[in-house]
Amino acid sequence: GTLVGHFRIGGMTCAACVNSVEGILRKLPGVKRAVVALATSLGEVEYEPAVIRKEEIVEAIEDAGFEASFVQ
Ligand code: 9UX
Repeated sequence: GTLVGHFRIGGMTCAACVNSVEGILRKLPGVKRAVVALATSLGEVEYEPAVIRKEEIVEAIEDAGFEASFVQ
């Protein structure tokens, strides 16, 4: 089954940043759904834990030039 993880994403300053981060997340293997909100700097990601770990999701966001951490 899937899990839902919440991530704090720093460095997003415009709506295109949000689209960029959502696009990165949605292309990751094991990610089923990703929604990012600019106002709260939060992202919600539904993922398959057998395929991808939340640490790898953080790394993918950081590789795109943003800051990321997971929220408990
Ligand atoms: Mo907007 Mo974000 O002009 O990386 S796309 S600041």
